[in-house]
Amino acid sequence: MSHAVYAPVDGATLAATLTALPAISERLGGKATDWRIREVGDGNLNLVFIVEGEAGGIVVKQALPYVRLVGDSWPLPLERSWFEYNALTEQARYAPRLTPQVFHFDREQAMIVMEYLHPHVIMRKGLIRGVEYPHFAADIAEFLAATLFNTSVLAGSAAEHKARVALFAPNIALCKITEDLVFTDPYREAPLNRWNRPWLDAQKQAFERDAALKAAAQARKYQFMTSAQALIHGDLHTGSIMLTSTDTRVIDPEFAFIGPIGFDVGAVLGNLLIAYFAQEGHEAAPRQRDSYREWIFDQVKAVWTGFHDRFLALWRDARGGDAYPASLFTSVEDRSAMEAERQRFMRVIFEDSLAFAGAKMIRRILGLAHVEDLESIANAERRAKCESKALQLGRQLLLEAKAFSDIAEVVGAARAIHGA
Ligand code: SR1
Ligand code: MG
Repeated sequence: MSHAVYAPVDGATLAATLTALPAISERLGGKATDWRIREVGDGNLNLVFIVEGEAGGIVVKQALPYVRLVGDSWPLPLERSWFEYNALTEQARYAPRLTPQVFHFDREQAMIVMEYLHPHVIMRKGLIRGVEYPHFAADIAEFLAATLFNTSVLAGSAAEHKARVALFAPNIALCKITEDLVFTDPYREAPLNRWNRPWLDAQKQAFERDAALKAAAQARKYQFMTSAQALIHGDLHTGSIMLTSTDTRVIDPEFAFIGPIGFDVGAVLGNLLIAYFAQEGHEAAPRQRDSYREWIFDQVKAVWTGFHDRFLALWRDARGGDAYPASLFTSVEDRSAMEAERQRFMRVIFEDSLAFAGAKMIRRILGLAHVEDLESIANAERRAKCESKALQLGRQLLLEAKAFSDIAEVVGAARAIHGA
């Protein structure tokens, strides 16, 4: 591990840094002067380099001391890299197949050296192009269930859980980004807000005046700030998923902390639903992407049902965490009560997931950080049609999560808004 003062790397200094790491140099192979290094970070926060040598490639992710999207007027702690490293480590314990391998971590340099995922693409880009990924839903459902169940007190002890809470609790600045950008700013006048003007002006103003919606958003913000259910990824949108037709990986858990399970599940669902509404802006002719829209709906249903079934299966099979100790449930009557309790618990997670999905949809249209699904629709009026529909569903999910009896009704609501 380096003890040098932090400095952001560039192509030249990165080669020198990696040369000092024998295992990494060996993995790359050949002479350092022949390594091909390119900066590919297109996210909102960090530097990301792909380094390729004659033997193989690696990815180097280095945190910047500010928000890349905004600039150095918005400082951000380098320590987020430490939380990302710990989250990757924990997630790899429970979902190794779905997590990128970490080769090296340097806390001082806020730098993670990890597996080069190739030929994987960022899922959001595939969704824009209309690509189907046959393993995505089962894989992401497995990731969600395995990481969220196993980092909760349903699987482990209270002592382990409190240690996890303590480890991730200092990730305050990243949580604050979510508290402001997801749950607060879209519903008020905030200097960094952006929306598709003038097309969405009326909807933005209506959201600012919508008392019930603001209360619902704040109830979910309160839950985000206080519910310590499991180690959540914290930013599980489709830009945090890299995949091929046969392999899926979840990247970038720098927003990780111990939070509400539904926040991660909702992030996946909400971003799929954004992709659904964006299709209208990408199709060459009306209805051209009908079958792709149906594929996205299938993913929405399969992600929820796959997560639900896997989470429940893990719970039923578990030797038991400190919550719901198995020793209390020994008779037939006990076991039936326990099963009813599991069903009740999953129903609450379902409602949480829908409400968080709605909040995540709204923030990507009325807040600071937008998404390529919509931003890449060149015609602003056409884009606004897609955005407006996504906002309608987002509002419905956030306000009326409890009214949906199952995931098929969510798909039905999206279909009705799309067709209206
Ligand atoms: C200022 S950071 C904006 C957004 O980028 C990240 O991906 C998170 O979603 C965050 O809210
Ligand atoms: Mg990210």
